[in-house]
Amino acid sequence: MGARARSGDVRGDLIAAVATAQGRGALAVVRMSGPGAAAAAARVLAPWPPVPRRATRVRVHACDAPAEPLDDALATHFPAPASFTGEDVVELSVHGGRYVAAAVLAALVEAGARPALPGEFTERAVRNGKLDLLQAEAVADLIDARSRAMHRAALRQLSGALSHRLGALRDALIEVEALIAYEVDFPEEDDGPQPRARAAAAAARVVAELDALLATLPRAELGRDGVTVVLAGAPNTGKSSLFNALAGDPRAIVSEVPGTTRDALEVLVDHSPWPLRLVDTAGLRASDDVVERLGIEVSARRLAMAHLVLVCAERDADLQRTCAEVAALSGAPRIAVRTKSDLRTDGRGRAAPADGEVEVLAPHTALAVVEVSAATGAGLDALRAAITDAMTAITPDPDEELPVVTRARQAAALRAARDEVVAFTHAWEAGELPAPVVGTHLRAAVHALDELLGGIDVDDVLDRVFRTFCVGK
Ligand SMILES: Nc1nc2c(ncn2[C@@H]2O[C@H](COP(=O)(O)OP(=O)(O)O)[C@@H](O)[C@H]2O)c(=O)[nH]1
Ligand SMILES: [Mg+2]
Repeated sequence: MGARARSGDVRGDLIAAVATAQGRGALAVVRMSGPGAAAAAARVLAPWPPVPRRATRVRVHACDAPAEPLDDALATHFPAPASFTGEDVVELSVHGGRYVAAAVLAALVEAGARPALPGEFTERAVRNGKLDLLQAEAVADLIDARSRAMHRAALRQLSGALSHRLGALRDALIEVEALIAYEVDFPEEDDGPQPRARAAAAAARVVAELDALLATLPRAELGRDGVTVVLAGAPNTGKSSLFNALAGDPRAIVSEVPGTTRDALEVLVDHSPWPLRLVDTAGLRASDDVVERLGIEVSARRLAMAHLVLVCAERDADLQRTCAEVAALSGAPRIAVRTKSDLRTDGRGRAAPADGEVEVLAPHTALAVVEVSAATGAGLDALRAAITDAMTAITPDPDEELPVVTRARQAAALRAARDEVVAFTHAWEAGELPAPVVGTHLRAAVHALDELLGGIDVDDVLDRVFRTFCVGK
């Protein structure tokens, strides 16, 4: 065990932490959990005790020194086991900022608590059966959520959607185990389909379910990292202006001098169904990149990672040429964007209509021709809608009912379970090994699912998961 071991000897002692982010803010939350929380609180809070589960105004003072006030706060006592951790919990809303929360925490430590390790509150919730491990990970994902997609996936996982699905798979595996035990005990019985065939069919269904869940992993990645949308086009075609308009704030330098954007800029913008990672690319030196020699301001490396390319040009002829150049370098779907529409008028002050020529030129991948003006904002909504349409081509029809696998740990465990069930099926169908031997694969698959849910005593798993949490969570 390492220095950060969370072994049984520290489990269940009294811990405390500031649960809110450091820095200046109106309020901070300080929480304490474990046996003796109420007694420790009595040494630093007055009046005490409050009515359980009711926020009560208290004075916080230095340990056993009522004359040394630290703050005027709200305290809530959650007696065990009806609390987040399942232990006795005291939660304090104190004033924010650098000093107050730290002073209150120091007083709690003096009163008998020890500073909590990262994720230790949630770990206790798992150990006490308040959450399973997948729900605990969802808590971390909720905290880290930067997009609607991630937020939604985390909430679903927190509600237990993935856990229920895996619980059902676990039950199915145990049923297969029962079927092969039946086959061992009553080899002569024959009512309905043979248990042998039924076991194989049930195992195949489990494999199909596991495959379906594993196939959701890219959706979690898109939710976290966004769909990479690269702006490509000749210098001065308005890419940086469009980037700013889509990003909603002026990050890229917009300049009338061609080639001002010296480096690639990225920004994550929330969008439905996935957030967008917009990439505005630099005008690289000609020697650096083959694309530059073609006159397109985008690096081949950027194009290679694009899920979607916005091909920008002011005139149709340039749009066609640029579309063809991008197509030669990237298989990603493209949206042709005719920029600076406010400069083009039909003579009566109205924007010239799109003529659709480009769609004819590259009908297989140019999804649309959109006319925009970064200056006036015209066409931006149509462009956003075209991006949404293009996404359905990028990501295979997301089955909204299926919970999303969000982490490498989850995917690894599901793959391990899948491999074991497949190994079982092969051995079972070959029929050369005794059933109890073949059955060990099923046991191993069940174990992989148990490890995923944290339903068995798996200290090392808990350790790995909670190491990445924030203190106070
Ligand atoms: N009138 C008008 N000018 C624009 C528009 N978008 C960009 N520009 C101008 O075109 C020039 C080049 O724009 P920029 O975004 O830097 O192009 P980039 O080199 O492709 O990134 C700047 O002078 C912008 O102000 C637009 O929608 N309308
Ligand atoms: Mg630029």
